[in-house]
Amino acid sequence: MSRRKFIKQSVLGVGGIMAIQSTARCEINSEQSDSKIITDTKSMKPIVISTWNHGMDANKAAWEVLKANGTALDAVEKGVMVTESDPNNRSVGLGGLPDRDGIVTLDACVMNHENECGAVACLTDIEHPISVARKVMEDTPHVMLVGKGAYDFALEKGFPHKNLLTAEAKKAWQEWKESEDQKKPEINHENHDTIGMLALDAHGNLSGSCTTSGWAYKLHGRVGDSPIIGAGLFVDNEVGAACATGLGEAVVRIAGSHTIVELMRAGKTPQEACEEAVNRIIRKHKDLTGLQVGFLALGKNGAVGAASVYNGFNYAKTTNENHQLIDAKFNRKW
Ligand code: SD4
Repeated sequence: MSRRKFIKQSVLGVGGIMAIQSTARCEINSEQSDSKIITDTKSMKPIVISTWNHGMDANKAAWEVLKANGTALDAVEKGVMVTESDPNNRSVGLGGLPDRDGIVTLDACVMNHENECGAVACLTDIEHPISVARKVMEDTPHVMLVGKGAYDFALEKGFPHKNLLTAEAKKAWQEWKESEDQKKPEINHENHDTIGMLALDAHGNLSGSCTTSGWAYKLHGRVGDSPIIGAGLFVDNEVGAACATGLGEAVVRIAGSHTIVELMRAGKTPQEACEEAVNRIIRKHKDLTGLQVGFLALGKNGAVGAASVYNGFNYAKTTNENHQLIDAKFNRKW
């Protein structure tokens, strides 16, 4: 399925959900006048939200933790592990598309309600980078390990070596190498993307996780926003949490997730904060061709925000009441 077709289907697919929502709707700007997008203003806990349609399965695993009175930290780890293990997902963990040299390299980070955080970048041959990131957070005085150091640390902690390049991903890479696009890495390739997950548990604590194989066919050694605390993910238990997906370079340039949390601290709703971050990305980039970025935010009271540069970004939201795939608000159409 082409990305364009996927986006179309995904937009149509949530039509029913949008129809039954009673929350307010608004738009980022006039370009979006024909969209029907939800602004979620209802507060609730526990709650878990995560990026893209693969978040639906990931949220189910996270919800098992949350509904049993577990911690948001456990929920956001268990949740994204589902996506990391899915061989059909082309941009996270096992089955992720490799870099230009045919090597699958993974970025991930986690942050909890006590401002503790851990990350791994350019990690190879380990199925669950999110769990290695958690070990960095819990078992070391550091925040981030990269490359061989991260891999050696993972082995030391008992994570098994695993080849993550599936036959399908290898075939796609080989076809890309032979194609005219060879010099052009692809973002959002194959209709999937990074998973970022934010949860508020029954105790009122926030945590977040983010994990990806990154930009398909990137230069070897490239690290995106996803493992960078403040860019791909940020949590402040006094205020809220945010995560990002899409073109990591653009997210890093505005320290996206931290920016959103600070905007919430200054009084913006999660929705307003996400929209401001999207608008800032647009203001700071002259060429927006293919520059898709999506943000999610979760306030301390359980209020949700979501916005993207282009249409097509959606997120999964799970509460005691619902398990839904929802279209994010967007600034412009492809
Ligand atoms: C990155 N933000 O590496 C991540 C991955 C992503 O579509 O979202 N890819 O830039």
